[in-house]
Amino acid sequence: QTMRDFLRELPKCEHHVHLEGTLEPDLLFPLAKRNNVSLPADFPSSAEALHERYNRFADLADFLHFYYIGTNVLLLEQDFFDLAWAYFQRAAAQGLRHAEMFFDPQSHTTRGVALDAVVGGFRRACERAETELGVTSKLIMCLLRHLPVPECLATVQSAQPFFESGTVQGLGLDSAERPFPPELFTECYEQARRFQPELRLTAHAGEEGPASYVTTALDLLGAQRIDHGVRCVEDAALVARLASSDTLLTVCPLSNVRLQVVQHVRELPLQKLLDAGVPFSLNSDDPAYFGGYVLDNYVAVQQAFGWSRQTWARVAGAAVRGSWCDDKRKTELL
Ligand code: ES4
Ligand code: ZN
Repeated sequence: QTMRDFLRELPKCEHHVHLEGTLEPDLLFPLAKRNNVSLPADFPSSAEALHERYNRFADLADFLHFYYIGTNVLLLEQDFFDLAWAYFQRAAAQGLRHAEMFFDPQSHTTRGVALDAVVGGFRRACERAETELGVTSKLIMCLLRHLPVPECLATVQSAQPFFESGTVQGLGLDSAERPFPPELFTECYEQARRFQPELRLTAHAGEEGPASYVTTALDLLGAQRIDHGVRCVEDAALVARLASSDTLLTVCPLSNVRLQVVQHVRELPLQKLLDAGVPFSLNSDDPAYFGGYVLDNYVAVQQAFGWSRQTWARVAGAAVRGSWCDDKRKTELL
């Protein structure tokens, strides 16, 4: 059995995948045509040319420019279903068993797409994934932190029925990290929690932003996990705190390389986190843009760190334990 086969068969959970970031060029162009959406004049004109451009993002902002153009081709409930279902099939073939998935309502509602169409399509794909693939999942709504706070607050208000019904089980914060510190969104997180006291909370922090953003996400937003968070290592007290509070970091290795957070996977502080007892999971972030799904991220880390099967069992186990599924499902995955 090769290491890749071993890693494929390891029951994997992912906690950091943006559904809009699973839009493969092979679906982007047909959807643009089907929905009569025109792409910018200087946009690469073939799936091959687009893949090539995705190979040289300068930073997070450069990536987000392409990511938001991509979201514009999504209009109908069926589009959101098709997108998520394609992701589930690809990820399940790589040994994905449980996914906690982000979506960005504001990139759709600002174009006149109803929140019902977005959530409805995604939810239908989640149900099919559970029935046909045995993959369980949760939806996490993210706020776009580059938009004005009052708009984010209105988005939280509009999601009240989905929080109350449990269709959306988490709240997150994404888009350009700097100069938009977590504390700007304290009121948004408080309001969402008033709608649903059980709501799970997370936030992107410590990707391009400093370690202090991780601290304020924990202290002021009440984040229960941190997305990326790799820059926590710049603050030793924070590392100790993450370990003692058992706070999961959702690390995205291929993303960090493509967005030049690090130049190579081996520069990520994964061994340091393991040794310090900080739990983390390995995730694909925006797999259609960053060159790999969940197993590809595991394989890239194996190539960089050369861990034993025992260490890999520990890493995959930490991802199960850090999941927001119930204990019964965790037991099935461990
Ligand atoms: C994202 Cl990698 C990353 N960071 C922040 N926001 C995002 N949205 C989609 N991918
Ligand atoms: Zn992300």
